[in-house]
Amino acid sequence: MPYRLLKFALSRRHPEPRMFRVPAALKPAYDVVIIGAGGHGLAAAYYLARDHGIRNVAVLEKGYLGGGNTGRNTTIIRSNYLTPEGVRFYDESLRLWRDLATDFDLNLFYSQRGHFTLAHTDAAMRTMRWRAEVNKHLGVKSEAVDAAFVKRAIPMIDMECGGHAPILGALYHEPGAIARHDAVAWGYGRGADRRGVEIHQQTEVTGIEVTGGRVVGVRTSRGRIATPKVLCAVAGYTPRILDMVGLRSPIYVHALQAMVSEAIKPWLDPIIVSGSLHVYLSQTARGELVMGASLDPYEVQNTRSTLDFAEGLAAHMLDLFPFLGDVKVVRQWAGLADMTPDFAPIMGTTPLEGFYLDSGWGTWGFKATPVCGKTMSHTVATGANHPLIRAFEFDRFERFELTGEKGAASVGH
Ligand code: FAD
Ligand code: PYC
Repeated sequence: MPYRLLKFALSRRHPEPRMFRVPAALKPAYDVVIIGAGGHGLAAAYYLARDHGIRNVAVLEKGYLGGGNTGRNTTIIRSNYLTPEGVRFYDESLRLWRDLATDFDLNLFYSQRGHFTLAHTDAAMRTMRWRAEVNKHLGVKSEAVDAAFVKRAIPMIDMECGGHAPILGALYHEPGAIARHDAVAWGYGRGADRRGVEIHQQTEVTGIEVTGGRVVGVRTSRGRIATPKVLCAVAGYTPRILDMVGLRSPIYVHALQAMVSEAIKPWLDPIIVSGSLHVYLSQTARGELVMGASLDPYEVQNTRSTLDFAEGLAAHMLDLFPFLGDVKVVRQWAGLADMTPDFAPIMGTTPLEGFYLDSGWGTWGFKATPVCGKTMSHTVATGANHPLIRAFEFDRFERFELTGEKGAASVGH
């Protein structure tokens, strides 16, 4: 270790600045309680304080900040969705992403790479054209491209995919990007903390108190808190919180796994997704390959890793890039994805007064972190759903008005 670093670490005069305070005790009451210190909960807290002047807010986290899906995802950011409502929503998120590092004064390693969704069949090519047209209509840069375009951008790819899934073309989305996920949580956490929000880690919400059809408080592993407003932003734990207030949703939970390779020389600039081969892939600034696949095929509330997943993903990676045969996988992990029937989120007010949901983020919510913070803070502050989230309302399933985004999920799930 360089001497200078050691000196810095041991010096009392130059202590490493903490990202946020560790408040000693819970207050008896807050204006808003947010359950979950993932990107979404912290972003909502940040914008509540910054844009709406609501600072008497507690973010309660049963584990550690960013330790849920925010710190487990493959960091793909894009707005090439299928429905106009989805495209508008995610495109607003991309707009916010671009300014975030400046807002936070923190390097988020936001890196625009371009995003390819490969098509291996005529049917997939048709969906790519469909998405490209919807995107372009709404001013989002996407185009259906042919096989030669793909090969030029990714020279190392085997266009035949071992002979069993030749690549016919792709949807190319220029704004596609990646970012450092932990830094996003830290940036929102620090920004919220500096504006007076309290972040309480190791604090589990165990119950929600309701009187006369409205929220009046929460019970936690560290005592009771009075509050008129609760925002639930707990991803794969959403059904457990909904049970506490007697609400039913169509959310079902599956594990989603991912893995990362050792660092190798930079060779891959764009982000690549293959729905047919169930693979998505990008290379970080450090040279690691970050890879993922489909959901585990059974409902489970457990973040174990499986050999089955690693073998299946490695086999499909080698179909695309046979030269990676000697590259080592160094880590594998899983998160719990809160899936919805239409692959769109469930956001906004609920039939219970004072209880707000930011959920149904399944396998697609990292990219939406900034826009969720913006729209949910507006919704909690005003009590009315932000116009950008109308297509994601809780009661859309009762109305049979789904917002079908399955065709824009990264891979088939
Ligand atoms: P989380 O980050 O999961 O935060 C919720 C927090 O709530 C957790 O920290 C949890 O501990 C806490 N909590 C739960 N219950 C309680 C309780 N009772 N009391 C207190 N705290 C509680 N999305 C993309 O856009 N692009 C991708 O490339 C992508 N890849 C993914 C890859 C994987 C492997 C996974 C698992 C997900 C991926 N996603 C991706 C989805 C994305 O990660 C999530 O949708 C998003 O991070 C959700 O953020 P969040 O803040 O809502 O939830
Ligand atoms: O939504 O782009 C996405 C994504 C990629 C991997 C998981 N989700």
